[in-house]
Amino acid sequence: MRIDVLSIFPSYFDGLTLSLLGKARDSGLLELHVRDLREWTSDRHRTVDDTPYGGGAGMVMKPEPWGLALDELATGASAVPTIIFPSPAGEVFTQAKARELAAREHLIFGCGRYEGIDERVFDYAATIGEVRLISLGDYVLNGGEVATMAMIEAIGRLIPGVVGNPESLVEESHEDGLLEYPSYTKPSIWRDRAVPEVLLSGNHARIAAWRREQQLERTRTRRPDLLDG
Ligand code: 6GU
Repeated sequence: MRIDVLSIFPSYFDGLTLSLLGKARDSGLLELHVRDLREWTSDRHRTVDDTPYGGGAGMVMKPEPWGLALDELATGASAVPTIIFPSPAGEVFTQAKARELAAREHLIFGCGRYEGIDERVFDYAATIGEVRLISLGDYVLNGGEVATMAMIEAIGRLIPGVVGNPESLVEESHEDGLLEYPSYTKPSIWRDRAVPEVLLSGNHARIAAWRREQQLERTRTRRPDLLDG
């Protein structure tokens, strides 16, 4: 998979080279390119924003650098890219969407800052690839960078071969629409707290049934919305 990121704060993404995703890059499973949007400016101040038509608070990202950047990233690309603009006004990101996006060949993340990006950029981007506006949830971040990192981590670990043991993906929270069951390790008693007896029983059917009950109970109490669908 190829992932391009456009941002005016490219150093945000230095952390993605650590651990799991760093290994995915080293092994060639993931090709990640982070580019500074200001590369596609030509004025002395490398301006990426301007005042909004119609007035109002804050600044809007100018369309020209976005257009030039998208043109460059799309030329010579082997697949039609999926162009993701992180936005609190977008569809909500879920594990199912992470899975869907992990199957794409080429993702481009466009990280907006300020009050947003000139609306015509989304329309133009749709002539280059499939455009998706995606939100992490119902709260406001200062820009798309942190949201992009979260999405790249969620998507990247689903690329076949990136997570060493694929079984560890199957039993996680959200993969089956339920929260994960609780986990314990040695010692069997720690600070007066015992590991549930069933887990020491060696009875695999009982253990599986207990874990399922725990998943259902946790989901009922913590995330009843997941059971409504
Ligand atoms: Cl994707 N972007 C911003 N700026 N804020 C957010 C978000 C995204 N998701 C939740 N809040």
